[in-house]
Amino acid sequence: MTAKPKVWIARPLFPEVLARLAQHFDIEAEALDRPHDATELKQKLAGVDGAIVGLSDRVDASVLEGNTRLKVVANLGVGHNNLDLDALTRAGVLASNTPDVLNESVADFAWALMLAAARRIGAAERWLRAGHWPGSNMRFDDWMGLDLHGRTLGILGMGRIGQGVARRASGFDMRVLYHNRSRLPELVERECRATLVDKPELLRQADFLVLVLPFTAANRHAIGAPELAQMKPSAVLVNIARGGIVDDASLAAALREGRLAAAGLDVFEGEPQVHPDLLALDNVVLSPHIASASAQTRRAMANLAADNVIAALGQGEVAGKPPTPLNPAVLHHR
Ligand code: 8YV
Repeated sequence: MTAKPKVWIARPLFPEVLARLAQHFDIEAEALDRPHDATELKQKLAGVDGAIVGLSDRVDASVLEGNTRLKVVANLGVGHNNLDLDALTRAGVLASNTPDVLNESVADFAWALMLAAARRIGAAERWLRAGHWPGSNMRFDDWMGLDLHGRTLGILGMGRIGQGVARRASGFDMRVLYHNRSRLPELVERECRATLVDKPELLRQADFLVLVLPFTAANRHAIGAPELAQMKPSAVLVNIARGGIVDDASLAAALREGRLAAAGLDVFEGEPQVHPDLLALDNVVLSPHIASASAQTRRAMANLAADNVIAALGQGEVAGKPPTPLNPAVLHHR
């Protein structure tokens, strides 16, 4: 009997997904959710045919150097700035991500942050839990926040998640503007009731600005001090994309000085560390990178990563046809 291919799973996954993988592979699954440094990644990947990795695992040329065994790396996320796709392609390693299955959950979460930031839900709950309500003689004009209805929603980055954010806006009776590398097809624009504008116009007009850009070198600090200066002081910024897209220090200064009303942030530069200036503010709602974390979506992401590994290693019904490859050229050269 030939030995099963070996697969390393860098983050704890659902037992049923591990069981699926174990039908085909000799699996080694990490029990703890922690990042792996280059030395450890290199050593782990050297001994396996496939791997499922998390966003904090950076797979680059140095990690792949000398590896002749590895055939597939499946990323547990749609964003893949932790993968060096050129290096993976040169090494003949297929890479995959988890697009689409998370679109609606992440779009939901953008709205959760918009509402929480605008209506001060985090700060209000902290105040209540601290026991301040009884005897506070809460005034009629206390805890006033901002309305969403009737305002302008700006979306920077209008891919599938951005479109999900836009579609939900009609329920809030909001006008939608977007900026994107390219214009959406007319039909999609109509469905989203969204109008393309240039970036300065988006910054000037948005009452709520939601960031849904991929993290690339060009998008680093796409929202920094100059961009924040163009926004309305009454505006709310929401980031559900990647931390480095926003200059967190400049954002904290704008929020502190009243140059921006509020923010809702799920991602941070240097996460899991969060800039101390942001932590010190009450007009920002912070969450620990959980926009895709609904029970249904996280299961779908894990299963999709597993599907890619199963197919890429020639197992199961979908052998050879990974559903969501990032560098499909690798398959043609096999
Ligand atoms: C993470 C994400 O994958 O898909 C992405 O790009 O950022 C998230 O869905 C998830 O938080 C696991 O780290």
